[in-house]
Amino acid sequence: GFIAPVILAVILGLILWPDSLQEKIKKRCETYLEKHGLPSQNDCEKIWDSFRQAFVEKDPCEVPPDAYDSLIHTVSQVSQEPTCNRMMFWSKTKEKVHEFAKKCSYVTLEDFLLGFLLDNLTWCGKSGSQETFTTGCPSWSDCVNNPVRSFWIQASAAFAASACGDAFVMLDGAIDMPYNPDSTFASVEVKHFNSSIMKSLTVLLVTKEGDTKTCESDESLKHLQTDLGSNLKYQCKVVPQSQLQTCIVD
Ligand code: C8R
Repeated sequence: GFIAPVILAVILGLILWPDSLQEKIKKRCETYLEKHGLPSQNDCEKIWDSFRQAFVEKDPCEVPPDAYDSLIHTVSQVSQEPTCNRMMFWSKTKEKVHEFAKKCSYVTLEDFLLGFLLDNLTWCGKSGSQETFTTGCPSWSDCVNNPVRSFWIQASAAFAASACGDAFVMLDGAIDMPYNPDSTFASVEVKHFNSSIMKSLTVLLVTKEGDTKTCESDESLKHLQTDLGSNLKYQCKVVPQSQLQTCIVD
């Protein structure tokens, strides 16, 4: 009476088990290339292989950002060029920014193959094993050199380095430090902006209805201006949350 249902549940669980990490990433890769009219052939296989070698057989706390250089190189050979004047960065505004970017034709890292492949995924390996894991992996702050964190650092650095023309960043005006030195935006992306191809950065400071916060009243934004240096023009606009429904911030 007890064993049979348990066995049944286990079998059912195995059947309904979500696709493996490899299947998921290859499916995303093929979907992306198809949607963008890019010829694929073995590209997704190649991409999976260079992704894999970044962390498989390694201790999940010993995967440095540069482990992803080969993946980033492989993806850049397959994928499309940066879109000048429409690139959008963000910090602590993930939900809002993607909706807004889609509606108003801005492009975030997740709109490029590299970010699209790994958005919302967790992965790691284990030393002495060929396996890939999606559970039991170190989280963002468990250790510095974990596979997920190192990936976003290196991908963000490459994305920022490619920013050209007028770029944008959506920051959360409802928190204490919209420009937080610990964020990937501040600690990685701003440092990789290239003033020989990028002209300006415009902050879209998203505020709650009725909030009287201004760009000038925010202390953290002064640090952003300093960090940008004198070769990049800084602009800032307060955008009440309801205004994100329109594209009039242009
Ligand atoms: N960027 C960083 N992290 C990203 C990301 C991305 O594009 N996409 C995802 N899914 N993540 P935050 P931040 C995940 O603290 O640190 C780029 C990572 O797992 O709100 O300033 C992007 O270009 C990570 O844990 O923002 C953007 O401009 C959180 O989301 C900044 O870096 C990071 O969320 C955002 O990084």
